[in-house]
Amino acid sequence: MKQPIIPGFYPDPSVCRVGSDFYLACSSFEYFPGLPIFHSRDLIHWRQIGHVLDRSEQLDLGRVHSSRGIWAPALRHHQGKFYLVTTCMFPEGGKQLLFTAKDPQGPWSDPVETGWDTADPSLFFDEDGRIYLPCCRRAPTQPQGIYLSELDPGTFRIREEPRMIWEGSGGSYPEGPHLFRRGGWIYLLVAEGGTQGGHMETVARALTPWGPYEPCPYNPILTNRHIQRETWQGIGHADRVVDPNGKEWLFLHGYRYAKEFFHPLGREVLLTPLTWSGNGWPTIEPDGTIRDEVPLTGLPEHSWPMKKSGLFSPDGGLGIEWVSLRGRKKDRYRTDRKPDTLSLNGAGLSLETSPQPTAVFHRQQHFEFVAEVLIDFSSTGPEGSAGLTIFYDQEHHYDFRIMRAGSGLCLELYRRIGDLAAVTHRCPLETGPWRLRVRGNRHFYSFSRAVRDGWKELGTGRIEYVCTEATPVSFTGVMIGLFSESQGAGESWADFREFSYRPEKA
Ligand code: 6LW
Repeated sequence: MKQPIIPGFYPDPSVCRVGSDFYLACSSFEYFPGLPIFHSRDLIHWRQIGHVLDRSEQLDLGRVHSSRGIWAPALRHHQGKFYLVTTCMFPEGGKQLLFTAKDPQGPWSDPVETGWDTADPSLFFDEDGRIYLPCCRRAPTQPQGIYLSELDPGTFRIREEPRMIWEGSGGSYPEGPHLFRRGGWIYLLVAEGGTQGGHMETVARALTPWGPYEPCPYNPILTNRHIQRETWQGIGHADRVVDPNGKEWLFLHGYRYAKEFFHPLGREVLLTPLTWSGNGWPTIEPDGTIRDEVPLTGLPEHSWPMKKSGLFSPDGGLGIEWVSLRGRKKDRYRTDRKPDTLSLNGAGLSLETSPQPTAVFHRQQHFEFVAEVLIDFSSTGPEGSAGLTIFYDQEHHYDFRIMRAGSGLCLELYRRIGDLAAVTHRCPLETGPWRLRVRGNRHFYSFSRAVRDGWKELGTGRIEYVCTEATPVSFTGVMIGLFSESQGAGESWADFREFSYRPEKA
């Protein structure tokens, strides 16, 4: 088995175990539904079972900027209940939110606010019934480090202003803290170095959650920062889980370059065993790095039925893996207007400028892939357009769009890269429906339409312009999107059928 354990943009993994079931949550930024939850029985095969944030009443993401919104979560199970704590980054600052559920598939509760505002809160349920919330602090007025507060078990609000418990080992951005008990010690796992190439995981221990903390003599315990580009980069943000055989594991994220030095897929989920030296410090064998091969877990294999890539879930609704920007107003997304069809109402909105455009997105999970869809534009109003997009954020995307041009129709390739925008290719179209295709490789995306005897390429777009390295501080990954746009307030429907996404290589 090769890394990653979960491919594509699923950063900041947090994991817990209940009996022989493992559950994992990831951050989700400006996308909705948010906070995906995965389930596994063998640590290797994961399937998504739900989202923590799937009702717009739980949280209004409408104002969040791209790569803000929902940051790193921590998922825990305690006395029959699941807990997830995270921070939502609003333009005016962060708000820590805590959700609970009896069943990790949902429904999850509305959030309660812990009363604190920083990133990367975690939860530690101690043996004496106390609940601790470690988090990182980045306010420029405060020293960087890992902070701690106790939580009131009735209200889940912090009991006191968080106090610094460990400043980290000296790397930038100490973050992603998790606490656990082992062999009489409290251990504090911390990510440092920033989530790019300098990322690493460090550890400290103490006799009580409040410290004083003693750093591991050989920090960082995990990093690939000194390893050249051929393997995983930016590894860290680890969470620990103990399997039913007592073996310990770290789930973490990292990214891989499609080409020197660009990573379109975002941060992906990786797995490594955690072992212990005789003197009570953890090690990542053999040398504190992560390579491509995932070691055998010793747990019985438990795979899930292959999911067909497509638009729909078994119940006929939109598939669980599809997300939208900052919310999804149900009346613009219909699966009941025509059989096997997703109908999207452009509703006067634009993919580029509306906070909540009418669009659904599927993660790019492989460097080499093909995605296809059949679009029928016939029910769209005179001002409408619809298409397929390669989308990093609203300022970085390639749109392959069918639109009206005078009395006819045309197909165009539009690029938006930062503050540059251009239509680079355009051709007239016969009446629909039209089958569009995007094919990706390590260098570019190519956009084609089906013609009588095969495919005709209209144009290409380079990967460099739609990835983290092309954007101001950002944390997401490339999405393949289907969108419908229009001008004017009236209804403007476009129909999407027969979507498929196929990896061509890992
Ligand atoms: C995450 C934090 C981070 O909460 O990025 O760079 C945030 N550090 O740990 C979003 O992934």
